[in-house]
Amino acid sequence: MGFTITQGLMLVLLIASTMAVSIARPFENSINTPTPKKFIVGDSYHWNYGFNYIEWATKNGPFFLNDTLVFKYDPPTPKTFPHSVYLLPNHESFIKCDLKNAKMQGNTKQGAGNGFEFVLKVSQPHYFACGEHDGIHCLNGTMKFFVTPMDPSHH
Ligand SMILES: *[C@@H]1O[C@H](CO)[C@@H](O)[C@H](O)[C@H]1NC(C)=O
Ligand SMILES: *[C@@H]1O[C@H](CO)[C@@H](O)[C@H](O)[C@H]1NC(C)=O
Ligand SMILES: [Cu+2]
Repeated sequence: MGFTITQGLMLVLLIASTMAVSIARPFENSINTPTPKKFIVGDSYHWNYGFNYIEWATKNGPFFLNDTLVFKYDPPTPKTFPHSVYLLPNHESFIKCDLKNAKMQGNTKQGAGNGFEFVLKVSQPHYFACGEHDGIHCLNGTMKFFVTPMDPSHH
């Protein structure tokens, strides 16, 4: 992990205080609320089979509440594998890619165009996986990762 939680917070504080000085708006409460960001999951690889999303999440974090994850994937065609976005209930189901109690967030068509957007609203682990083919993409294509968004007001 390139970034510890403390380093992340310090960076946010540093940027916020620099902004407060340069823009000279002392009453703006920008220290505790970093501007939410949008992340394209997998960057230019999008949400596809055969990419290491766990590594991607490690490199791109930390994530904060109200950040948006954008999942881009092609709608199903006779020639391509469909993808989707599911949330798995816990770490054990994440390890096993067990979809039994998973909840679909984005169906196979919602990744088209600008993609399926998921806003991080709770400060808990979110276990994302592709839910197609009984979790085969999750199991052998590493189409899974988890993020735990930080609440900048609790530190
Ligand atoms: C997230 O957005 C909601 C409104 O959509 C706002 O009330 C809340 O303060 C925001 N939280 C953070 C940590 O930015
Ligand atoms: C993953 O599953 C797909 C679909 O069944 C299969 O074609 C592929 O060979 C598997 N890859 C690995 C690395 O197991
Ligand atoms: Cu998939």
